[in-house]
Amino acid sequence: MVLERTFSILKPDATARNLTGAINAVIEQAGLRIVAQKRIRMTREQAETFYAVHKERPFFGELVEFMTSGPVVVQVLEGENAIARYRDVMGATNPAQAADGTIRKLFAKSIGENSVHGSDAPETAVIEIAQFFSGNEIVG
Ligand code: RTP
Ligand code: MG
Repeated sequence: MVLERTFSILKPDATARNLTGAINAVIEQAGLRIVAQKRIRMTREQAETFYAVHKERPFFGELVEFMTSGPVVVQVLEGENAIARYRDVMGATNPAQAADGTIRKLFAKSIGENSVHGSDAPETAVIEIAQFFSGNEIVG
């Protein structure tokens, strides 16, 4: 079995509604292990760097405002096919299109305030994990 790691964020709409435990339960039930986790308040600079790929999109300003509007929980998740598996568990970006049982169907408020982030590819997972965690903070 090849273990893979992905980067996850429980977004400000999730921390505001005290949903971090409920979301972690869905993550763990899906067979993913939380091997690193911390609660932080993202700076504007961190959010702009993290979402730099979207900087030309019309929602970029709103996205940075939202991600810095309250605490987030950043995580590293480990498991077989962790990147694709977590994307499945998260559900579609827009909760109105998310499948039953997914985190976004269960908890998200809107396409912007959609409760969770997960890396979309192995290359982005490595970059995103390194932005928020040093090696000795990850215990597999
Ligand atoms: P994420 O990166 O957060 O895991 O979400 P994703 O891949 O499903 O979606 P992506 O296209 O990468 O968009 C990043 C985040 O930007 C916000 N967004 N708002 N208002 C809008 O139309 C809109 N579209 C995207 C969401 O918070 C989305 O998760
Ligand atoms: Mg994305």
